[in-house]
Amino acid sequence: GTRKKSGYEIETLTNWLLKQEQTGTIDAELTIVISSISMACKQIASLVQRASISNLTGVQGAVNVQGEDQKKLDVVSNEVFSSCLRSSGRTGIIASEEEDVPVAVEESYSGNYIVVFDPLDGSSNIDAAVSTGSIFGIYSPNDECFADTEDDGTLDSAQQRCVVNVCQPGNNLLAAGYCMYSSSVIFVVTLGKGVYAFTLDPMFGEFVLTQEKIQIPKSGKIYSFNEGNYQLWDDKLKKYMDDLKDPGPTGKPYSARYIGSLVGDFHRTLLYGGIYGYPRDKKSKNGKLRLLYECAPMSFIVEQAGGKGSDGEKRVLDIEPTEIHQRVPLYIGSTDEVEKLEKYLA
Ligand code: AHM
Ligand code: MG
Repeated sequence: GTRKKSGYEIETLTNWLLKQEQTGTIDAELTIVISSISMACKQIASLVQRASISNLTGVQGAVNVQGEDQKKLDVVSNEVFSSCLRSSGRTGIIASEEEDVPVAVEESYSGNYIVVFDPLDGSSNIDAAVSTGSIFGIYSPNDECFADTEDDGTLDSAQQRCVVNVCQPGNNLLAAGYCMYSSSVIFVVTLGKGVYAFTLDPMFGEFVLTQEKIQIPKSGKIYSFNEGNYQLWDDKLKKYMDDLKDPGPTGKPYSARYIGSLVGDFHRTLLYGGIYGYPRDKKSKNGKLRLLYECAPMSFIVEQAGGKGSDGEKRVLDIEPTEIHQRVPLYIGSTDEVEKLEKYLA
């Protein structure tokens, strides 16, 4: 629940991370990786806030590997994230929504951890100053696969090694989190022992612990889907949606909330309960969201808060990725709501 603080008693993210290290939840290297991610998020927060003043709105003119127009801020945020991780000296491989392939960090700087991230998710919202966010997940090297991969010194095999190490199921995540750039800047993280939220104190320039051991409500009457795609959906899903709106003479219909920014829509779902969905449809066979750096980290967080993340049939965290930018349908939120949806789709 919410922790009421009084007087001068505050806990910064930095302090909290050091405590996690002292009690053995994470090692010193991982502490540094997460701390450098939080630095990147602070920088991105200030870029997002000043975007229309410093001419950072609009498109860059390039298209990323997934055929999406890159916004100027997508590109800048990716650079900020990558350079924070590189200079931490504790990251071996990074994979980003905005890069075609995962990249190994130059050896002299590199450490072990593998970081997957979407530096600025929901960037279609930027020009209207609506919520966006960054999402990340952290893995250890996949040692078995390392051993299997013959390194003959060519770039291709080095690259192959990166892909093999990045393509791990969400079950292997050591830590995951997101930062939401909204009316406040909120950094949410799990190390596999509950979910913690920190709010950026703009006066102080530090993330301050504001919620600990967050639990998502078991059910909640808010749904968050892009219903513009309704006609493209499967009949079973249409029936589910129709029933949410038509609860019979006694009940109250569900409320709709959709920002079009996964981090914002997810954060609200985490706190208020309900369900967020990005289904497959006739045009997008696997939905829109990416398994590695969107669906898996969010699923780890929601499970740590007592909720569920599903592709409609199975746990997202059990899915073995075969490609970096692989997409999967996502249904995430309160346990009762996700289970109800799975019954309709079965
Ligand atoms: P992006 O990574 O290119 O920003 O796309 C991901 C975003 C999510 O934040 C959001 O949930 C979804 O796309 C919205 O998609 P749509 O506009 O199709 O509803
Ligand atoms: Mg994204």
